Amino acid sequence: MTYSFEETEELSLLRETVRAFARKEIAPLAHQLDKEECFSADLTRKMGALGLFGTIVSPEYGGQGMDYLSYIVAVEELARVDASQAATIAAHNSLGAGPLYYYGNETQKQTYLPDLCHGEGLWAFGLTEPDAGSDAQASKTMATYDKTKDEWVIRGSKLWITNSASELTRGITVQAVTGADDKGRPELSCFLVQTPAAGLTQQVMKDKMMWRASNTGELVFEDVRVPSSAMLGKRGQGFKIMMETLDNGRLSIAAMGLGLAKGALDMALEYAGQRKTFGQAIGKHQAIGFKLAEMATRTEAAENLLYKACCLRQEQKPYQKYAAMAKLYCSEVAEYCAREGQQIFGGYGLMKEFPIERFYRDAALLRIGEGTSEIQRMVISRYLGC
Ligand code: COS
Repeated sequence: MTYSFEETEELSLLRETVRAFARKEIAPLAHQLDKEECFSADLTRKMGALGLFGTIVSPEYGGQGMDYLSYIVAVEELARVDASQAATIAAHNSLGAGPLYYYGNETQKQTYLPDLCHGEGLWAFGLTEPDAGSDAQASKTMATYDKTKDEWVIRGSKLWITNSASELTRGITVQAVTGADDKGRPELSCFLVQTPAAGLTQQVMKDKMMWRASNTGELVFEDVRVPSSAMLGKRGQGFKIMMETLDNGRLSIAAMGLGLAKGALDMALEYAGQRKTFGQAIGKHQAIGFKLAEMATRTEAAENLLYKACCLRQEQKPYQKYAAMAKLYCSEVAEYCAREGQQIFGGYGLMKEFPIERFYRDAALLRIGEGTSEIQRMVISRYLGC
């Protein structure tokens, strides 16, 4: 494995570019957008203009053709400033453009990807349902084939779908039951549903504790018709497509955790150098110095685990176990750093005016979304042969 501890010049430049953008364009708006629970299409378009849509898609479809580690570093730098914007980009690239790029036929790729790579539109991943979260095979959304029109008719609902109900949403990849397989289990297939669509209601989900400036939708399909050419991959291949997409998605959620941990550490370090108690900067007190040391050590370990998983992915080696480990560990480190950072800020850390308060809330999703920590442990234990 050619894992290097030195960043290439190209990767450092990308990191600096995204960091500068996040500090200049996102940081001044993050508090207000969080307070108003507002998804910003303007800011999303700006991230598109920076090249953060279609990062891993090859240039022939309008993408940037980045390697996986570069994409992950871009997500990390966004999350260092604001989890909501990082979530928009992570969900769009890994879960939106990703399945289209990896499983779409030539026509599907030529039709959808250019817009999704140029920052003109978002694509969402419709897996989770009111009664199918961790048990992702329990989908109740049905797709019935109408032979007379050569169309599929979709009926059901999806919940907590990132980027699915915004003014920039162009479509959703939807998992639905299309019959039963030879063992009598539900046969699951994926469909590309362009939005808006007759019979589809897209409702923004409000009153979230975290990621308040990201777009989260509830979707109701009431006999939504799509042509048979809208099937992604083969009939019955839907669950495999969804699961492989989540293997990739875990890397970007891990990147969000790593970025959030680094952001909390940045803030806590700065504050610990300024705030004085008992005649000196609080960072000079062992109680605070040890907290910062622990945060830095765990962040370093999280980075190494995540980057190793990315390098394996890049080299087309088995990476799935490491992706689950990275998702699990980076989420836990993010929550740890946000909590310890908040503790260092004392009473100020409880005030919304201080970004560490938002980081504390935003970290909570990481252990629940895109597969809970318990699911990651289940996946890892299966790889261990348990
Ligand atoms: N890649 C490819 N195929 C996979 C796979 C993966 N990562 N995981 C499972 N499969 C395949 C299996 O090989 C199996 O194929 P066969 O039927 O041909 O043998 C099939 O899918 C069913 O696998 P399994 O029996 O292991 O599925 P389970 O129902 O036990 O579920 C877990 C497996 C728990 C891993 C899955 O349901 C999961 O990841 N749940 C969490 C979902 C999630 O993250 N939801 C949040 C989404 S927010 S975007």
